[in-house]
Amino acid sequence: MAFINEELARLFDEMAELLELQGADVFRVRAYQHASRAIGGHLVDVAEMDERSLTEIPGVGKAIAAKVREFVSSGRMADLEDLRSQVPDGVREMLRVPGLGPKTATVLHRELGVCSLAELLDAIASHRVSSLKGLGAKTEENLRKGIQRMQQLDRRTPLGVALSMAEEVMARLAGHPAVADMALAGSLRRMCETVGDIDLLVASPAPAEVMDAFVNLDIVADVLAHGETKTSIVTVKGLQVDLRVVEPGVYGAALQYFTGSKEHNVKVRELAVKRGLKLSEYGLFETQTGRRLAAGTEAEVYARLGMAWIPPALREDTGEVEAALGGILPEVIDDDDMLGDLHVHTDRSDGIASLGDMVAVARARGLGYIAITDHAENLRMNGVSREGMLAQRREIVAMNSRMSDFKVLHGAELNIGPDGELDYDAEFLEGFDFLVASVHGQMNQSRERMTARIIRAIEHPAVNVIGHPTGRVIGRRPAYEVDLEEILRAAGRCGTAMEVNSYPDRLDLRDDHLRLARQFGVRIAISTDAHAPAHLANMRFGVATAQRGWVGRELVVNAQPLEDVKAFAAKGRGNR
Ligand code: DGT
Ligand code: CA
Ligand code: CA
Ligand code: ZN
Repeated sequence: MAFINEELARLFDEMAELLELQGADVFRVRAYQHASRAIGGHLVDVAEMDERSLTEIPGVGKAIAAKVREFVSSGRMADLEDLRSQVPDGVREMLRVPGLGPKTATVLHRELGVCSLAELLDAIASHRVSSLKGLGAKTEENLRKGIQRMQQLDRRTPLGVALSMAEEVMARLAGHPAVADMALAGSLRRMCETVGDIDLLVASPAPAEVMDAFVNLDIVADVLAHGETKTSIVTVKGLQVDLRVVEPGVYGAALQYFTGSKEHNVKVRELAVKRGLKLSEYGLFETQTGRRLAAGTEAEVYARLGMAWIPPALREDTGEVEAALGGILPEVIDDDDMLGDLHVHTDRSDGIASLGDMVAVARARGLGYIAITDHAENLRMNGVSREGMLAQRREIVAMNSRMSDFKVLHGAELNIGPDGELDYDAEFLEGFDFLVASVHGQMNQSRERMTARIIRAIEHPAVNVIGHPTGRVIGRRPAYEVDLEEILRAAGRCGTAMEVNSYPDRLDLRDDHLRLARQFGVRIAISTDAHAPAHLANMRFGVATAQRGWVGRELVVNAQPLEDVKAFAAKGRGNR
């Protein structure tokens, strides 16, 4: 996704937030939220577009287009700067607390005069927050926890943000004549949910030239260290990037070393020592003779230690070394295995693109099928009526008759109500090819009630997948209270799949949940939940999460050919 598009998406989100804090008209707020999604999800770099073509993006009107042009040409947005000056910084900072929205922030500011995080913590400690109307002790406790979580997360960067920055850096270095080879390392290569910093490895016969090019990149705000083997910079986004340059002959050993995790490396190195060998970033050596046994590729290093190459996502010392030694390392799912996407929205609900556009992009990405799953009618904001769904079904039937290499399943994303009730009725549900069901509200229920609620949806004969099963949004909202083991047991029993939602701030189910799901034989759907064409590219985050959860291709519904997906979807339904 184009870099500037993401930047603009964030600015328009901020604009919406600030307007909301000021109590602005809800339609104005919505317009900016919509613009944020429209531009963030647009595939073409908006810096290359003129005002007229900008307004052709759905959700972008004249005013928004003008702001885009203003930002592209000057790096500024006057209206946003105005708004920023009207709302105290501390009040805006409070919005970053998970679970604290503009309404609450405004109340805290107005009623208690709270203007900063520090003052908010004071107000919580003296129980002034719980004394406010509509807030109460539970909210107060949640805010306290939220601040704590935020302070922990503050030091780490979400995977999606870090990866797109890393790819920017790599794209700028890729053409350099002194760069022979280049790869991500560290937690980013292992696709951890959040990363402390970005680690890059380059193989080069001329390290100094690479380092000079690196510190002079336009994204560099600060140089922390500048050497021939290691250089560290801080980007304009405040993210640290460590670059290591090694000679081409030891690239594999260095990559193995700098990929980590530290715990994995310790395990592998101990193993080497037991065999009279020594492993470092320069290679695998015979301790006695100092003879180098392997260094060029990672696979050689692992092979000389009696192991198959271990995918980076598994290198966390959670049993992967033992499994590799025993020859029972699972073959985990890979990007190339993904044949379809089973959770996709269009502009019939809250997506920004038409059915035709979503299908065209999915097809261009090499998929063979997708399920269109717009929100069903119970979702008040943007659910689709029965008539709307039937009209969409006719469009899909017509579309399918024109394509031989690609199929569209007609699905829906049902809303799991407070007691597990679903949209429409049983007969209407039978008419869909594929159904996702997800929780979208009333997330503060007791653990028992939430568990029973989701299990009821799992048991429904028409439901095929539970979408974003724990509801967490990384850095913003914790998972709801739920007995996941019970849920996974039920899913295994009923043949209902669990989703890995591929949005980088969801990754839900997450890696350790997936390890558990595997034990219960639960089927997995790795889906993008795309609301825009660009989101279809998020699949890789879901795949990486599944790798981290040791999920193999055989468990993944949308790694199977369409016929198998149809058979899976038929589940307990009567008439197919
Ligand atoms: P992060 O940045 O906190 O998300 O996590 P990592 O894993 O990227 O850690 P980082 O950036 O400190 O170091 C990158 C890799 O370099 C790490 O995964 C393994 C390797 N490494 C760094 N320091 C050590 C060390 O003291 N011992 C060993 N064995 N490996 C190290
Ligand atoms: Ca790192
Ligand atoms: Ca590092
Ligand atoms: Zn969805």
